[in-house]
Amino acid sequence: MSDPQPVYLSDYQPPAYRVTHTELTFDLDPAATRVKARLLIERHPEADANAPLALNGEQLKLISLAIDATPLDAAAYELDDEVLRIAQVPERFVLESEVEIAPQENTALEGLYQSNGMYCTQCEAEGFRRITFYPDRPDVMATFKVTVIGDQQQEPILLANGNPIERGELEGGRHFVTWEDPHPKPCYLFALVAGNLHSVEDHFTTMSGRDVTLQIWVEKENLDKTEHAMASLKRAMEWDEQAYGREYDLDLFMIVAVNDFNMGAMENKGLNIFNSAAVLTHPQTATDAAFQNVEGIVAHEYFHNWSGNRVTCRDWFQLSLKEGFTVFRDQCFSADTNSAPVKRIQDVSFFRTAQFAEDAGPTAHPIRPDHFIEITNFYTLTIYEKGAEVVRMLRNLVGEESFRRGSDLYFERFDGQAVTIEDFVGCMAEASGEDFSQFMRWYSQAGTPDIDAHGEYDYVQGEYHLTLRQRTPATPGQPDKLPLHIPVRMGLVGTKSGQDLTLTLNGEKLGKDAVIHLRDDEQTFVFTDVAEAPVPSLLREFSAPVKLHYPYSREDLAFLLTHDSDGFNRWDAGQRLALLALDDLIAAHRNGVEKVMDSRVVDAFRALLSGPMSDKAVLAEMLALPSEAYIAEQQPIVDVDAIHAAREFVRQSLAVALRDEFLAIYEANVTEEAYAPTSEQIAQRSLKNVALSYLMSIEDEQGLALCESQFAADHNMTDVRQALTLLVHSDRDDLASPALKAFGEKWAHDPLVMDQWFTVQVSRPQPDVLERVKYLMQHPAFSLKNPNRVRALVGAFAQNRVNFHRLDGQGYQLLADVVIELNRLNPEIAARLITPLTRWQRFDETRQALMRSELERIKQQPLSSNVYEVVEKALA
Ligand code: 0A1
Ligand code: ZN
Repeated sequence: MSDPQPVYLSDYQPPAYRVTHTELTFDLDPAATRVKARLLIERHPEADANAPLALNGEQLKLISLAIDATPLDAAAYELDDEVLRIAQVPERFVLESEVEIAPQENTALEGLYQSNGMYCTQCEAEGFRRITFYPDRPDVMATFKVTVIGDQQQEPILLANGNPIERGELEGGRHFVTWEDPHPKPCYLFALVAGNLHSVEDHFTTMSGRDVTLQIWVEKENLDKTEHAMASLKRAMEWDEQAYGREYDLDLFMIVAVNDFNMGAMENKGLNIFNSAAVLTHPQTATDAAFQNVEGIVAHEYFHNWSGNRVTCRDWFQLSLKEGFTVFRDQCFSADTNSAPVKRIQDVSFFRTAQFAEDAGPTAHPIRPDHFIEITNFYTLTIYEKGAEVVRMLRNLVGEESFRRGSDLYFERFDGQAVTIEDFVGCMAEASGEDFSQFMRWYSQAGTPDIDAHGEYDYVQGEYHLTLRQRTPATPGQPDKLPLHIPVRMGLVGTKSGQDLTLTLNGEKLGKDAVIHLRDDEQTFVFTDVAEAPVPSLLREFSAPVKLHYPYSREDLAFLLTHDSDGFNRWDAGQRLALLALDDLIAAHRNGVEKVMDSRVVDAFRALLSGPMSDKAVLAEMLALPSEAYIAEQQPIVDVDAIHAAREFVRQSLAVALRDEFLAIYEANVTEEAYAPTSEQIAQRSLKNVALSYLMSIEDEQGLALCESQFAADHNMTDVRQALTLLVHSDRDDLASPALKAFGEKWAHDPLVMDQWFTVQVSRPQPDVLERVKYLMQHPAFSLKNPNRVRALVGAFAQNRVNFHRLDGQGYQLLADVVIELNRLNPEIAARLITPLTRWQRFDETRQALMRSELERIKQQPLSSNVYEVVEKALA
């Protein structure tokens, strides 16, 4: 077998043939589903009359093929593992085909598969070719009419995209439903679901007064877990009307929850399919974080109806066109619905940990890659989250109003079309009159720019000179980078007044908070009329996805922590201050020197705890220390043990020094109110639980008692899970074991809660974790075939820094064993699971060698193209 080959953006050719209308009939059977397709096909007016018709098809058993009702004999076409090629076809014709597929054997969860006995599909990106022969590319858009035939008992519910137009009974206990979707769509948005499902129904009246029926389809036992998703959906529909003027365009909108799903959810037209973890919630089973995640994902998929479905991508290189924009939209929705500053803090904190790591590793790629082997490997933080940051910069550059004009123009001009990132940015340029030619480099250059900032105050002149230098490091295939257009939002905070000073640049008064534009490698900005020495507050609200380096002293940071008018930068100042202290402690740990806590950090925390408590949600974020993963990001060589020890030392020192304050915070935020996922309650719980985690870090008697009673009270999953985590992560196995046992028995029937039970155990710092992972992989609730289980157990273990990176290499070995097995079952999940091993360059030589040898071992296997691509890059 030859190595899988990449496809290149530069090779893009418009399709020679387009499908204008697609009719499908599915006769469902677990082992032998028959799929009949009737496609209306036309040659593109500019295409060569002799162009062959090439259809994608994989793992299909061809039963019959006909053009304009005339069967094709074997000489008329060529068929290999991937393509069906017909040499001669008319200008306009009807292609009929019948194939057989085996949903029950489909463990890759792409195409048509079975999950808990129910049939469902996943076609993005290239799964439709496992259903029927078709030009499986997003720039072929057709209207669809789909008939689903199933067993009346096994599959009483038969769903597909659009509106149901006909249903009836058939012989042998079978029945059918026919669905019609009038909106032309690419085949990756096709969906079918069949099974024994139950629905919760609601309605939404659109801005033009149309009634839309909303349905959430679940297994019977989950009917009580749909309320939050439904409420989120209605809020999202209303928000999209107000914020973007976008109205829903069918009479029916359906969401289906399935247990086996590779990703979070999928925006199929009118029939969104969700990973059950991304839609089901109940106060007793889901945490606040899960509630918020569900709200965000429901909104994200709904927003795709316009940013993705009505206007779609020309080719998969443009993936960020729909994903970056839609993530930006869902971020804004969540910010409007909940605490906006906390949303930004959480998004950025995740981004700087995980996307920065991706951008600095061997799989780094631009937001618009120029080649790939396997597109499913490109559903990444770069495409999604960095893509969203770039859209956010665009919005900030053109301003709210022009952005709305630009998006209106985009949706109007390209409705029903498959377009490119240039088309999107072009609309923004047209609506604002701005020139984005340099800005476009954000889409083609990988890697995170480093910005070195340096400031000097000239007392005599009353001037502040700010020098910014940018440099984007080399990434695979991109040794040299050009300077980017980087908007830096900033203020100068007067050290005497504690206030933002007016910014005057080149004689122009910019106000107290302004954006300066870094476009060259290096630029100096001279601010005049600066009456007092300032501390610069740079990159407010994380105005660009860059690493900003400024030589802040700890005094500067403590000052910004209390005085910065930008809430985000106040939080960031606290993080930077903690990082400086952590640096010293990491060094002390490595050198075997006694660790001493920086009193300035303690003072800063004390000030936070005793200050006016206006925003509890933000305070909870400010009290949380940077994660081990984020600390690791800042280190030249990651020393997992030193990082863990240093962070624990800070936690414990703060807990000892501020015990009474934490206790008071805990007590002030206990509530007996019935659970609701409101901002107020979530803020209270976060604050209470962060305080509890400090108390538990020193195994404080009172803290332990509170933790035990919080667990026993069983008030809601947020509190229960936090208490369980703190017990299990403490050294008090005498308390942890009974709690784990009780929890495991109580929830044995609920897979999504058992996932949490797995994760809590395998993320503890104690050294018995590897054994536990092996033991839990044999647990009846675990299955390698279910992506959620794999993520909850094996994926979570690989995030356990001290245990995954054990010096004997057994953590790496375990992960590689799982990857090798999953490579056969589910290549997409296998490829994602390798990620932690691809970061080997960041560790010491011993670990590097161990990690590389596991990558080599994987490489020796017969590999799917998914795993091959990742391993190849990781070892290059
Ligand atoms: N478009 C979906 C994500 C998604 C991508 C691929 C999938 O299967 C391979 C499934 C879902 C979204 O952005 O939500
Ligand atoms: Zn998406």
